[in-house]
Amino acid sequence: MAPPVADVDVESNVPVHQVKKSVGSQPVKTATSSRLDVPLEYSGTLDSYDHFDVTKVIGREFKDLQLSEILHDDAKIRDLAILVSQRGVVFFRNQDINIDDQKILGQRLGELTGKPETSKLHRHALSNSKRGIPVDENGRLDDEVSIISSEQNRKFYKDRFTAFSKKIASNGWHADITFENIPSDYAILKIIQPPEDAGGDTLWASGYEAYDRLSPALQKLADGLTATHNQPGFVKVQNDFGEELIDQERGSPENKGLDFKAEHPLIRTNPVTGWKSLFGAAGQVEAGWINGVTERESEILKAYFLQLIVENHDLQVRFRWNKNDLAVWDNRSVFHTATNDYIGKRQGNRVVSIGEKPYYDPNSKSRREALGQLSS
Ligand SMILES: O=C(O)CCC(=O)C(=O)O
Ligand SMILES: [Fe+2]
Repeated sequence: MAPPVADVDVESNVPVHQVKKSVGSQPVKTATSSRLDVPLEYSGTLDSYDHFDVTKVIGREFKDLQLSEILHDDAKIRDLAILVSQRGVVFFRNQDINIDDQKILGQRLGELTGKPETSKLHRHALSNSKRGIPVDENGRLDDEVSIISSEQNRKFYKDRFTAFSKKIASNGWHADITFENIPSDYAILKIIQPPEDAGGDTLWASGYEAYDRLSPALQKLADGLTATHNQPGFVKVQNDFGEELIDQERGSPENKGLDFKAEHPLIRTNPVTGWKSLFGAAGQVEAGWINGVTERESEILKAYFLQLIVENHDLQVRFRWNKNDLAVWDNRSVFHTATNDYIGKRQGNRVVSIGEKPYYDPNSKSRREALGQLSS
C-alpha cells in the first residue's frame, strides 16, 4: 500500500520511503529502473475540479481545470500522473499552457512518480527541429517538441494521411517510441489547430483491459514472453527525402543510433499503478516480432493482440478536439491512433517524456484483479 499523502516528501522527486532498495522477487534495480518499489495511491487533490469518466475503463475529462494553474503544485501533478496511469488518458479543454510549461509538465509527471534520473524529454529522431516547424508564434525551434503536422505527415507518409484513402483506417494503432531502449512514460498533446472541415479525432485503447481479456492460460504464456519492437519508417524517410535524423541521446543515454529496435517484455508492469498491460502489440511490432516462438506463432499472436485492441470498442475512447484541447496519456499502458479523415490543415505540439526501462513484475496484478472486478 502506498503511504497517505501527508507522508510523502513533495520537495523531492519521489516520496522518500518509496526509494528503498528492492526486495524479494522484485526485478533488480539499475540506473534506468523505476525508483518506485510499490505503486502510488491517488490522494484526491484533483477531486474538487469538475470531471467525469469518459468510458468505464479508459479516459477522464476535466471540464475547466487549467493545467497552467496547478503546474507548480507537486501534490496535484503527482496525483495527475497517477490518474493518467490509472485511467490511461486524461483530457483537458481549452488550455492556456504555453510550450515551455507543457515541457515542464512532461518532465514533472515522471519525476514525481519515480522515473530514473537519466530520463528526460524525448528528442524524436524525425519529428524535431530539423523539420523547421516552429513550436510557437515567435518562430522558436525545439527538439524536445514533436510537431504533429498533417502537412508533414502527408509529405512523408503519402498513402496513410489522406481522407480519400481506401486503406483499413485502424492500422495506425501504436504506443509512442517503443523502439527506444528506454521508451516513454507520459505524452502530452495539445492541438493548436484542429482541421477547419471536420474530423481528426484521436482514439486510445486500454492495454490493461486488453490483457484482462486474455484467458488465464494465454495470460500465463504472454507473461513470460518478450517482443522486439521495430520502426524502419524513419530510415526510409531519411533515404527517400534526404532528411537528417537525430541519432544521439534521445532523452536517455541509452536511446541512440539509427537501429530503432528494442526488445521489451510483451506484458509490461506499470510502476505507478502496479497493473499489467499488453505492451508488445499493434504498430510498434508490425515490423517486429515475438521472441521465443516460431515465426508463424509470432504472426498469429500479433494478429490476435492487435484484434483485441482494434475490435473491442468498449476498451477504447474517442476524443473530438477543439482548439487548444490537450490530452495526457500513459504510453506504457495505452495504445492510440489518429483519424486521417479530414482535408484541412491540423497541427499540434507533443511532448513525450522518457520513463523507465520496461519490466514485467510477476507479483503485479491485472487491473481487474486490483479493482476486484474479476469475472467468475
Ligand atoms: O495526431 C494525433 O491525433 C495523434 C498523433 C500521435 O500518434 C501522437 O501524437 O503521438
Ligand atoms: Fe503517437
